Amino acid sequence: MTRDELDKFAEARINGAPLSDAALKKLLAIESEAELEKLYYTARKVRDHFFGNRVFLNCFIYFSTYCRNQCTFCYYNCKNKIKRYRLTRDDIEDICKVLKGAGFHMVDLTMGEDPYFYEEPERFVELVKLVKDELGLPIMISPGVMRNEILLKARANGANFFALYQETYDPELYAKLRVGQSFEGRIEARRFAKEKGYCVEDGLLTGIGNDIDSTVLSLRGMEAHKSDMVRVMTFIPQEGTPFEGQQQNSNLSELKIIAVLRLLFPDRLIPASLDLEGIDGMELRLNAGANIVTSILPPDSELEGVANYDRKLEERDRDIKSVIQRLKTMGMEPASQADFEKFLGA
Ligand code: SAM
Ligand code: MD0
Ligand code: SF4
Repeated sequence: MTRDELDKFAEARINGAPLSDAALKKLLAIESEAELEKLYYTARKVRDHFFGNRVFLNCFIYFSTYCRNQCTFCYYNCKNKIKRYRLTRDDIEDICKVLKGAGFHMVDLTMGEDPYFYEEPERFVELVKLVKDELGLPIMISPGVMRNEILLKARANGANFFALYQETYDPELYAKLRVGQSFEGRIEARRFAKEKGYCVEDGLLTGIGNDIDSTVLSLRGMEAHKSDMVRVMTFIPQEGTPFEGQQQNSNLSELKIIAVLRLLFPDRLIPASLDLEGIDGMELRLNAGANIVTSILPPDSELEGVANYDRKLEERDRDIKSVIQRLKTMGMEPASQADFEKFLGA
């Protein structure tokens, strides 16, 4: 395609023209550098139409790494014999002090399905309220599948966004990834949250049992549920887990899926996660059409990420200052808080 044709393609996406399964498969099958560049160019064009050069910044707080589940891809599954932590109220208050005025648009409170909070979910609601009172910022919660009543209480106490990733919309693959967890129950939790006024985030894993056909199935699954934020993450093999020995995948499939997500969800949030390849990886993901940087840690933090590309590295570069510096070199900048609130309210 010529530049003119690419611009017309972008224009069609901006105007919501449909994309057929055949077209999606063709895009996902692209291999050549030149064709990939065209795909990313089109995705950026669509993103820039809605968001300009402005990027949102999400702070990540993994406040409990205990979990009752056995997801085969996850380091924190209950069968893995690892060191775990659960932050106290005081720890969280201290973190809020360093976050004040740092420039985040939202704070993501994530945990494993920790029995301590699942047995007495009020404890979780209190943490949401604490962070809201301390920072007054929008809050994302990523607590796993919680009872509807608790989702309502968290919402009433300041939670705005509910993140819960399906990983795949292929039920057979799902059963191998989220062992023993309900496929429908996960979809239903997001549906309920959305109905009750949350923004919701859905997500896919790539590089673990998915091919082009199942990726298209998953993209259509995400499309059906009207999520406000849609992500893809490359599976990173984790020590001590059933898929430990799987070969590390390249980022190519993730970057292509990010661009295709942008074409399918022109005005939604699409993350560039620091958890997979740090700040260099952030640049690639933004250039493929992403518009919110996630997994930024509080300054000098020793908290964990989820996939943790940097578990064994000496230096971590997951702080907001380094992110903003890099954005500037790319000709991008943090969006205003007002822009983020506008998105939440839309
Ligand atoms: N426990 C909650 C749950 O599972 O919904 C919250 C944690 S959730 C944010 C963890 C997400 O990180 C998973 O849904 C998965 O998409 C991603 N993830 C976990 N392990 C990963 C790995 N090894 N490589 C890539 N992504 C991973
Ligand atoms: C990330 N580590 O964005 C975070 C995490 C949970 N809501 C998000 C997977 O990469
Ligand atoms: Fe637990 Fe979430 Fe990891 Fe699954 S992905 S084992 S639910 S922390």
